[in-house]
Amino acid sequence: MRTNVVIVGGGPSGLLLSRLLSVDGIDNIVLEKQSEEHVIGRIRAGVLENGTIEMLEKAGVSDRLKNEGFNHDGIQLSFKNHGFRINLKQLTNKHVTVYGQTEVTKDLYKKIKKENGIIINNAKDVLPQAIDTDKPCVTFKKNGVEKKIMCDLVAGCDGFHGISRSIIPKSIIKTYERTYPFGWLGILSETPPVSDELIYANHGNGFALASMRNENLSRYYIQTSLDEKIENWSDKKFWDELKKRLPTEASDTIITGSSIEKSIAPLRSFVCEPMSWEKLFLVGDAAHIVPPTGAKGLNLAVSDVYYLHNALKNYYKFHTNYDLKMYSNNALSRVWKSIRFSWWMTTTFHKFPDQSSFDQRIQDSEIEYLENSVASQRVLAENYVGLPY
Ligand code: RFL
Ligand code: PHB
Repeated sequence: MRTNVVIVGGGPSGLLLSRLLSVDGIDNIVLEKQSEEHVIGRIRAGVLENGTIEMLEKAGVSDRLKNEGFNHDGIQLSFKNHGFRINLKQLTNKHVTVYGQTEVTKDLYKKIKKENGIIINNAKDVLPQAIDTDKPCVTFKKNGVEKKIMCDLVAGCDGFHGISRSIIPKSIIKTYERTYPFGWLGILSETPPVSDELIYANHGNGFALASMRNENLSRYYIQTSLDEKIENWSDKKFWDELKKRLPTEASDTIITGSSIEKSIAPLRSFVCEPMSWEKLFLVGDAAHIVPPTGAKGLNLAVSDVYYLHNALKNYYKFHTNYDLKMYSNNALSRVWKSIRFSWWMTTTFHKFPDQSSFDQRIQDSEIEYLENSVASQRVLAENYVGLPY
């Protein structure tokens, strides 16, 4: 088998890149280790920036999103049970769109299959090889049979735990990491969302977030310690804790019900530099991770796709590899700004186990400043709706 670009990983970044390359007539094959059902079943991101929407439009997968997504002109912040609003629209003239990553992935799968794109699911032991030669290839096993795809270039879109990053020699790679001493316990419940807009709450017991997927599907998160066990969190215990942390108007009106999904995710900031080596280009979570507090992970994966797609287009259409050489620098410049913003949202809204009384006062004054300063609100708003590419 031979193709132009092998894409390792069929999550949102791999699927979107595949679709955009196909639109430009550039051959590609996606190798995904899981089944389609597994990939589509993962509950993850919920907030899309305008830049992400434009990329999905380019890929021809924005019809359902336009009909079923919800435009949000603001977000609610809460501190010590008192809420205030950040008017995204007024501050930036932009909004964000609430539409689940699950739905984005479903739309991409459907479109790629309809247009005869190639996704090989259940591809095991995927291994990019000879990346620093003129004959790179990717080997894998399908139904126990060894396969090999010869290619020009490899896109590593295989997430944080994928294989691609490890192909870059240790002497070249530098990683930057911060782990946070807490996680997020999240539930999905078939209940109407408590508020029309997302609520990010800083509370003495810890952070809470009220989010949603649609009129009858709510997504809620609370900060928990890292050693917390999911079995110890009955639905009742979760709702009781959430109600304590949300602003009073919300807790008084929240409609509770049984959860249809419940999981704990650790929080981490991580960046790998450079994001490319020879014929390999890392994209999305394969190269960087942000804590979910700023809703940036998926959006950042899409901005990497923007830079890589442009570079590949120039390579194949105009035979120039300048943008491929610049890919890592261009992508990283935006990555670090999102890393900074997500770190800031996380440190401002969570309780740290070792938080001193000094740290507490700094956090209090940061949020008070945010409530009362338009300049401070604009900084948050501009980052939340997404910085330009
Ligand atoms: P993914 O989604 O991890 O996809 C990688 C794919 O690669 C496959 N794979 C392999 N395939 C072949 N061979 C191998 N060796 C392989 N190893 C792995 C995997 O099976 C998978 O299908 O990475 P991608 O495409 O870069 O996309 C990144 C996003 O999924 C991620 O950043 C977001 O979900 C993060 N995130 C959020 N992002 C936002 O923009 N807004 C949000 O509101 C938001 N909320 C969240 C989030 C992530 C969360 N969790 C669970 C981590 C909320 C949560 C709770
Ligand atoms: C979500 O709906 O899953 C979500 C929304 C906003 C965030 C993180 C997660 O900041």
